[in-house]
Amino acid sequence: MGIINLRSDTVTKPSEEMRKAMYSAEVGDDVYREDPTVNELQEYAANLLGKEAALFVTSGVMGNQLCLKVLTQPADEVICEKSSHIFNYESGSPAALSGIQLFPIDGINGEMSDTDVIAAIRPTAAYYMPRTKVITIENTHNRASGAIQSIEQIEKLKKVADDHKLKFHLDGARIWNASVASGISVSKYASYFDTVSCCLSKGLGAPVGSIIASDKATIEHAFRIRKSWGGGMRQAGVLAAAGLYALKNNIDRLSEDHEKAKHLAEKINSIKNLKINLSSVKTNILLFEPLNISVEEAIKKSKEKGLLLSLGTATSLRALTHLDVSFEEILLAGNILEEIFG
Ligand code: TLP
Repeated sequence: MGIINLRSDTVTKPSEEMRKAMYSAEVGDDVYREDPTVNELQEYAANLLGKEAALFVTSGVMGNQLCLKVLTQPADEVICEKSSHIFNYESGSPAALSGIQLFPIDGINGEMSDTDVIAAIRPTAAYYMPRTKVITIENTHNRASGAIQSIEQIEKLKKVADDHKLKFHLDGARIWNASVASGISVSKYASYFDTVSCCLSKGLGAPVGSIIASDKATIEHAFRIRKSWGGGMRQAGVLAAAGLYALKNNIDRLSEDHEKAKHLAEKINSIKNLKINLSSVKTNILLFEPLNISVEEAIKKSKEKGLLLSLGTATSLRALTHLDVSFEEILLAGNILEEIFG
């Protein structure tokens, strides 16, 4: 058996069937909106998410940043959770691309309380303060071990957004995982938000791409901005075909990834020098702490034995299950961890 790569669910490679769909995709020039496969993907995704329109974009970061751009004006402020991807892993692009700033607030398991969000909203009369324009949440939440945000909390935050005339954005990079694990449809989740960004290239196994969805006018605006950011693609149907294949075939199977994650979490829980909060593992992301060595050393030692892990937080390791890692490899990964930390 070769390397077991649990660094991320982004590491999957297109399957043979997916490659066949890519090979036979009908294509055209998408800058003229003449790529039939891109158009089909966008319609299919908009329907699935229950939104008027969708746009195929290069990445999750581009999806989030386009949404923030179309919802704000320079000098506006966006409320987000402190450990969110938008705040930590998007290269400071809210400032660079939209001239806006983020107001990060503490969450519990990635979930912000409505009272904390209300407290962060700037009074409109205070002309010397930034204008609060958007509330954004992440579901599932990457740095909260793939936590699923509850509908009750989403509803509370939606009410806060409405009461204060704010926009509501969802970083739904892994909304498919949230939906499969909770049984709540992606369209139900999406219904609370003005804009939604979701990835095709994570657990769904496509090599490239994300989708943003919203009303027609907002997507039209995003189409224009995407071009100005150099994101206008030409015969992108070969990529869209992979995305369509992923949406049609790879959503339900995410439950297998969740099973694999649960199994690995239980194994980790039984290993002496590893610490994991078992109840936090609800989808495909595991965060766990090495107790006897540093995270850097732990990543190095695991790599030497053929197991690739990534950094979760400053003190934790991260492992993700996905469609390119078999149950057998998960058992083996558990054994490797036992050898190192047992
Ligand atoms: N996450 C990546 C890394 O950037 C950390 C990963 O390996 O998990 N939103 C969320 C919640 C994400 O986890 C990611 C990627 C993105 C947005 C950005 O997606 P891409 O990488 O396609 O730009």
